[in-house]
Amino acid sequence: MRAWSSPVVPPLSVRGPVVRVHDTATGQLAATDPQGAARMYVCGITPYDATHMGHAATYVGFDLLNRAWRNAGHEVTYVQNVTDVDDPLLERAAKVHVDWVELAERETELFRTDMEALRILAPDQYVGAVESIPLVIALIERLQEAGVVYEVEGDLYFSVTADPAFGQVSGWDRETMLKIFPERGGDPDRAGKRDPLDCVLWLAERPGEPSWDSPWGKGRPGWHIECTAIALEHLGTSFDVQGGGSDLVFPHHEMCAAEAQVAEAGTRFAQAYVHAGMVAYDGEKMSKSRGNLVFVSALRMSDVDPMAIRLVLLAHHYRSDWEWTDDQLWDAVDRVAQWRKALALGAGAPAAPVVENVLAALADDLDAPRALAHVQDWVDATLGTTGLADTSDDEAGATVMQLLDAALGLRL
Ligand code: 5CA
Ligand code: ZN
Repeated sequence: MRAWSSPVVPPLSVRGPVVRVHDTATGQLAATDPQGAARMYVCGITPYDATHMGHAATYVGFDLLNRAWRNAGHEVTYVQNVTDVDDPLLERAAKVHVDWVELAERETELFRTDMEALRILAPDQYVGAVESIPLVIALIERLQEAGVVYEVEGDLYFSVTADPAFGQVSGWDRETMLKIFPERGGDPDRAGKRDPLDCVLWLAERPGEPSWDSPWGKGRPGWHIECTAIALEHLGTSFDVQGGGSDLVFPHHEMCAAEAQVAEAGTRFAQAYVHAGMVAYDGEKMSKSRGNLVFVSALRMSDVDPMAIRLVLLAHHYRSDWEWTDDQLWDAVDRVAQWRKALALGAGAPAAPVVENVLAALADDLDAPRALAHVQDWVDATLGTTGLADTSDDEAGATVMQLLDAALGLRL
């Protein structure tokens, strides 16, 4: 599938430090140590509605990791999926009487334009679930050879406990897993399952739903196996970071890891599992199913500068849960104007310290709020609101502009 077009990233003359990120599996900050290109998989959208601020915050978060790696001198191989066939998409298409393929294509295209507007680096591989069905089938066959697949009324299930490491991504106990599983697409109570936590690999054809040929008859892939198959195909095992919002910790990333680790004889799926916090609106997690949404595209249509949207997202640490309010957007609009004014002066307070501090903050678990505070100090010093800078730097405006572009994805 076609990705969106990537913004050009200006090269920086200073190299950033080793990048550390929080790994959900260990609960600790871990220094990333890419062997060759840094390899990252981030779970993509289910395209049945427009990109909301929660999605945007998650993808901006991983964009910071992509940029921090590049600024630390690594190449990056970035893979993202599109869940272009799954229950919520088919349900929405049926509800609004739109062809599911058309709905998925339209929303995916809107997502691409939102990502471009927000200056998010495009994945090297942008892969749909539908086009990955042969990969999914081949992976299920490997799991069958490992003896960890069984059938319930024509549907295929994966025995999660076949992976001795099952549970290590989330670190949750069984009770918590059993409580959350049905809230996130799981079916613990289905008769015929060997373990309530087992997850579906292949769904036999349902009336009125799309289906594809397979060795088990017509049907379609389950959700988790889609990301497992795409990640293994394009990144291999033990890739550096598996990412997504914190709503994917369990079951999604737990199941992906278990499936891969059984198929790959115990080799770990990812080195680190990195999760972005949830963005709320009107007191609840922003979600397509609840409908409490602020769309990136709607703001763009009302002439809001996408860089102001990006600045609102950057003002929250990627791991924190927070609530969107319009006031934050209007503050960001003012801030963008103020920063542009400082940058346009050309000369300003010395740029070298802000470059060093911003790169250090971002390498330290993508601490964008701290990075923004350093930029704000430079802007204040340059505009003279906190006393004139003692030494002026003729190139400061250009240097800071490049820094904002390369490290924070803000082109001002
Ligand atoms: N297609 C699957 C992943 S394979 C999916 O979860 N799609 S999604 O459209 O529901 O979400 C896309 C991405 O946005 C996921 O990484 C998800 O964790 C993240 N996300 C969804 N809602 C929010 C929110 N309110 N705040 C932050 N991130 C969110
Ligand atoms: Zn996924």
